[in-house]
Amino acid sequence: LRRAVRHCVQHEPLLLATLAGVAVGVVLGTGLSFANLSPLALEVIGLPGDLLMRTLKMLVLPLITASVMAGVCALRQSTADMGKVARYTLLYYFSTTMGAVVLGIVIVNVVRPGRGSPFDQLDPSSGGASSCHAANQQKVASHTAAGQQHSPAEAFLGVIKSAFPDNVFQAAANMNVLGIITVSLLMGAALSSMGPEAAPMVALINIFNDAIGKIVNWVIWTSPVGIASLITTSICRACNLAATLEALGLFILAVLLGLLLWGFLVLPIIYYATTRRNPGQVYRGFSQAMVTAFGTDSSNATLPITMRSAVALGCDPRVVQFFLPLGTTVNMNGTALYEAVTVIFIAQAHGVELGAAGTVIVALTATLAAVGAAGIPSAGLVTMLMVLQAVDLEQFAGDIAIILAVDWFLDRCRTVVNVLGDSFGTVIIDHHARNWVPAAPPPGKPSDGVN
Ligand code: DAS
Repeated sequence: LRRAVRHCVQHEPLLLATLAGVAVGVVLGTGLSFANLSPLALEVIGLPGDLLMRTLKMLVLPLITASVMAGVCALRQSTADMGKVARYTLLYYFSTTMGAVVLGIVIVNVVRPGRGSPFDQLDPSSGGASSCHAANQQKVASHTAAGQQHSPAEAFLGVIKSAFPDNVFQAAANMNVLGIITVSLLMGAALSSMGPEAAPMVALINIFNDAIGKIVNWVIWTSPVGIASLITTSICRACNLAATLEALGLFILAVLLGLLLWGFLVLPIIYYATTRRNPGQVYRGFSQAMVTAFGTDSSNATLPITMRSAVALGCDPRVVQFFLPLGTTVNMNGTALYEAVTVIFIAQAHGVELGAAGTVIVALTATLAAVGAAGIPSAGLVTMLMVLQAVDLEQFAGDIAIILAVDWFLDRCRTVVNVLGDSFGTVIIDHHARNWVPAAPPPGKPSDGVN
C-alpha cells in the first residue's frame, strides 16, 4: 500500500487528490447527515459539485461532435476498414450488455433479496418511512405518468427515432447524444469523402477537438473538490439511511456482487481472452475515469476523461473518437445488470413468479432500457419503468421511490462499471483495429484529437 501511495504521489497526484475527495465526501456527508441541514445550506455545500457537473456536461456535446467527426475522417482517410471496426464495436456492445443482464438474473435468483417483503417496512403509506420517501414517491409518480405510453416496442422505436433527430439544434438542446452522434458520423463521412477541398475544415475540427481536450485538462484538476461536494450532498439528501439499508441490505448486496463480478472478473477475462494482455493496465490507465464516474455518477460527464485516459494509454485517437462517444451512450453494462436485478427483486418482494418467459422478457427489455438510458445520474432508475411494464409489474413502480433512497450510491457503482465496460471495449477494439487501420500519422499531426 505504501508503494502504491508513493507511486500515486509521484505519478498520479490527481488520482490521489480525487480519491481523497471521495473520502472527504463520505466522512463529511455522514457527519452532516445528522445535522438536518437546510436546503440552502445543502445548495451551498453542493455548489462546487454542481459547477463541476455543469462544466463537464457543457463539454460533452462539443467533444462528441468534434471527436466523432474527427474520428470518422481520420479512419476513413486511412482507408480503414470502417465496416469491420463498426461490426466489432456493435458485437462488443450487445454481447457485453446481454452478458451483464444474464449475470444479474442469475445472482438475483440465487440471493433472492426480495424474500421477506422488504418494502412493507418502508412504505410511506404505512407511515414506516420519513417524508423523504414520500418526496421520492412524487418523483417516481411523475416519471411513471410520463412513461405510461412506453411499452418495450414503443421504447425501442423511440431509441431508433432519437438517433435520427429532425432538428439538430433541438437534439443538442435536449442533450439527445445519440442524435448528435448520428449527425456527426454523417458529417464526418461526408467531409472525408470530399478529399482535399475539405482538408481545411477537417483541420479546423481537429484543432477544435484539441482545444476541448485542453479545457478538459484544466477542469479535471478541480474534480477532487467537486466530487467531495457531490458525495457530501448525496449522503445528506439520502432518506433515513439506517432503516433503508436494513430493509434493502440483501438487494444492495446482490447488485454490488453482480457489478463487482462483471467489472472485475468477467470483463478482464473477456479482455485477456481477446487480447492476451494484462487487464491490470486497463484499471490503472482508466483509474481517473473510474473515480470520476463514481464521483459524478454520470458516464457522459466522465466521457472527456475516459477519452483522455484511452489516448494516454496508447489507444489510436481515431478509434477512441469513434468508439467512446457511442459506447458511453449505448453500452451500459452496469445499468443493464442493475435493471434486471431490480425488476426481479421487486417481483420477488411481491410474491410474483416471473417464470422462464417473464425472465426472458426482463433480459431483453433490460438490455433495451440500458441502451435507451442516458449517461446521467439515475437514468437507469427511470428507464426501469419500461421493464416493469413489460412484465406487468408497473403497479409496483412506487417501490422505485424507496430504492431511490440508496440509488445515489448504487448509481455511482453501476456508472463505474458502465465506464469500465467502455474502457475495456476501447482497448479491445483498438488492439484488433491495428490490423485494420494503418498506423496513425506521426505525433504532432492534427489528428491526434483528444490529448
Ligand atoms: N448514471 C448512469 C450513467 O451515467 C447510469 C444509470 O443511471 O444507470 O451511466
